[in-house]
Amino acid sequence: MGKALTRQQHLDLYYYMRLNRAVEDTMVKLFRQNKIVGGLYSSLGQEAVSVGTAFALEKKDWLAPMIRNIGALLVKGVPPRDVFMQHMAKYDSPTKGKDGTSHFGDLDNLHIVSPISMLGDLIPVMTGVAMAGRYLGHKIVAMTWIGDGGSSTGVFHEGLNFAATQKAPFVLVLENNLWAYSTPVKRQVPVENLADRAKAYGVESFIVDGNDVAAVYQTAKEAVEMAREGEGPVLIEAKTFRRMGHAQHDPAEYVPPDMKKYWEERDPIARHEKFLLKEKLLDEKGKKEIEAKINALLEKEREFAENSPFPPAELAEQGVYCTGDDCHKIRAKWERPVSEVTPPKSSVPAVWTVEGFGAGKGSGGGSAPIHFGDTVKHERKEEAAASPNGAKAPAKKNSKKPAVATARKGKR
Ligand SMILES: Cc1ncc(C[n+]2csc(CCOP(=O)(O)OP(=O)(O)O)c2C)c(N)n1
Ligand SMILES: [Mg+2]
Repeated sequence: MGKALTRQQHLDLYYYMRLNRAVEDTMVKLFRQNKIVGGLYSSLGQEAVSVGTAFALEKKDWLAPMIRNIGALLVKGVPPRDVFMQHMAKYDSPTKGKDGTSHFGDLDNLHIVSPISMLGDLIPVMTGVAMAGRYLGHKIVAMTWIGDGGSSTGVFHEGLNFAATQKAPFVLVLENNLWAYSTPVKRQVPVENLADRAKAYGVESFIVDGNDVAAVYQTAKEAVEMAREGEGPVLIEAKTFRRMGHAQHDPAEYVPPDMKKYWEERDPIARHEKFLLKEKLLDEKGKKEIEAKINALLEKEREFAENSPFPPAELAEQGVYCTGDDCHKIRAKWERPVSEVTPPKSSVPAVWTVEGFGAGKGSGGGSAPIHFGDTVKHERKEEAAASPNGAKAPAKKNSKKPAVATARKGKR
């Protein structure tokens, strides 16, 4: 377990979890008033995962949220009005009403990549972000989340393996909330701990109680520091529970009532509040002040969102397909001279060569064989002719063995 948290950190975690819940409660009301366009997903009971993990990131770091990570967006600095307007498809929303839910990003200021899919595609994308940061000389960490269901997709495995081989400064938070839509985790994965999946790729992994916000933060902080120091990616399995259905349309009658009750009793906000009161880090007066602050903020943010217009019809066809620079400019912010990070200066000599197999020339200088099977015979003939005493030059071995990352055992 990492360093103890300061009082302010404990209070900030509490504030963001409560803000996360209040933002979603407000949206449930808006949904029932038919003001939300599209689906509405809930992270009720999972707030400690979004808040605790994102809280471990620095301002310069990057994240990409999933549908249940509004808490992470709030911690990163997204104003609640943007979340409301995005769900209401308003003109002042980050996508100007073109997309819904959490499908928006902010590449310039907050370093948020817009989610593409719930089911794993963000893993290779955020690995790429982490690698790009390294090439550019930034010491950043990239983070994204994946569900228990999403961890069974091909791209999860391809992406994690890619991150591992590239030693990308990347943290993947696996939110095991025990359900993927109506499928219980036990019916789709034959292992107890999903963190074990990391071992297949030589990736460090941690398991944490996803309903204990301080533990989630400490674990995430350690993972982020390890990734930043160049130790490669880290996977954190946060054990938690999806207390609502998959989305508002799903009453989740397939969830056993006992299971629901068990997890309701372990509500992350009530649990952290109890701890704060017991440790005298918060009193009833302080609690009321936080409530009042959140209520006042959300009243203002909701009103702004409700008063924002829908996009004018003429704009419907604009900004749908990228038309290049007149649509948007994405330019790398080079921190090192461009020549230093592009070939030929950045080129690395190949260390893995196949003798006699190349661009028209064998490694001994002769013509390359057409088939691998030809190599020995062909090379021998060439070398015998080339060598004055007829001695065979020693065969070159692969000079570099593949690096075997040592998988450390999960610490928690
Ligand atoms: C290719 C594809 N198939 C199905 C879906 C619908 N879908 C979205 S999320 C999801 C379940 C995800 O479960 P899990 O990964 O455990 O995340 P959770 O919802 O529990 O947070 C499904 C079936 C989708 N978005 N894309
Ligand atoms: Mg799930």
